[in-house]
Amino acid sequence: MRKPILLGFILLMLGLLLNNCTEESRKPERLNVLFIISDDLTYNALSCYGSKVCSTPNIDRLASRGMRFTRAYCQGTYCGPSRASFLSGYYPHATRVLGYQSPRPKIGDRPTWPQHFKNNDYYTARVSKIFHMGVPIGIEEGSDGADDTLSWTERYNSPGPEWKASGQGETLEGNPDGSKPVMGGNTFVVVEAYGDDLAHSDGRTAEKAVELLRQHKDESFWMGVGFVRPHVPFVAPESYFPPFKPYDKMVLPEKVDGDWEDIPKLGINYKTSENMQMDLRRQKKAMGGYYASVAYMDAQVGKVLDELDEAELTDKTIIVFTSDHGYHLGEHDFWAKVSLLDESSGVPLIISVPGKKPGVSHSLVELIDLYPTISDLCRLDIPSNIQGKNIAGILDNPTQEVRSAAFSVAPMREGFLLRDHEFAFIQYGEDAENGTELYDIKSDPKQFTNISSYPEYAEIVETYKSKIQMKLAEIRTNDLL
Ligand SMILES: [Ca+2]
Repeated sequence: MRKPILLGFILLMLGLLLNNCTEESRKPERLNVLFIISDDLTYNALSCYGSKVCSTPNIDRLASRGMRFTRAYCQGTYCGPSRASFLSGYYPHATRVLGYQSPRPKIGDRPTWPQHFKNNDYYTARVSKIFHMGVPIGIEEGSDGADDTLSWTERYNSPGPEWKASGQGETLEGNPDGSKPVMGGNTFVVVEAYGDDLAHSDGRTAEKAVELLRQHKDESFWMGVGFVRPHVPFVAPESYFPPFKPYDKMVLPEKVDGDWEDIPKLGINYKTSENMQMDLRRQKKAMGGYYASVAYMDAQVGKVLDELDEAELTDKTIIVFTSDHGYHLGEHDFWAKVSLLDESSGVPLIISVPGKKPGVSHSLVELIDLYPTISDLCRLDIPSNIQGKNIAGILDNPTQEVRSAAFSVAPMREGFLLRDHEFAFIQYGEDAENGTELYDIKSDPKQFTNISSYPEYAEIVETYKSKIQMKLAEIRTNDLL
């Protein structure tokens, strides 16, 4: 008699367990979204992307459990158009937001990426710069910048002293005789600052993000955490500088003689070692100051990831880490953004999804793909009007390809980039009337030799020109007009 009773008991327990599982599966928990974006960050400054000089253990930690994309491209090579694009779901030439405006007047009541989540009962918040904000002045003032109020349940700014932070500062740009004081604006300034992480905007951003995660951990959330470093000024607590000092030990990128002679005038970046009047000492210090700013930003990323673990949210949260565009650190004697070469148009991109295996994808992807992809991963509808592609399949199969080329623009110089696995093609002017660049990525990955005028590539150049025409026509065929 004892065996049947025991068997009955086991079956009863199993039944209860199964019933519980069915209850659970009927109400699948919705995944949260933590979107972390750094400003003006080149993937070359991250150790998970191969930097041997700048160590970024926290971003590396995320990369080790997520999908790291090596060929991700922004859609506009400076803050305004890039952010307006991936947040609205439209290319810059669809909304015609080519400067530093909010996309809202152009998209009417169509939901932005975070707003789509808000409309689906997510708590949506931004801390600091998600849509465009002027750095440093907008951060000094603590203003909202070109923000979009409809996207957020709540929003917070993180004012900071920026270049006014007390410490050892130096203006590197346009200051050959060293007479200029430390100054504001979009200029190369390094400040080895006194005080701790919380003395600056990004430290305060991490602190606020941690507080919001604690408060909202029981709700579904889409939280945007925007760090402003390593955007100029290169300001960080002095404790982040020692690995990069003395600055003289910084190694500048390889240069070739006559590098600019085969490119159109518009291919020469707006900031160069020459026009910034930066000698080798200043160039090396700019690089060291940039890396210290990256190390500081990485530490703030770590605080947010730690809180996610602490609050037991890591298993329920999709984490995205990226930048609005890349940055030159002396390649071709170019500095900063705007250029359409890989260092400036490429971005770091890591997507970590609970339950999915870590990996590395070399597929060509675009920041505009985030809106549809993250919507799909959270089982939300993908709005039919938006222009990116759903790349969720790559998270299960890193060898999958969703697009044959990535597209990016530098609107102020009417530059257009089409980048595939074989070539990078750049043209200036919608009819390429102001010049072209073509690089064979396999034999010339550092993009030193413009082969667009070589007769044997004439046909390939014509093909890319017509592909850009077609891409622009496709982008302009939308529901906004
Ligand atoms: Ca930026």
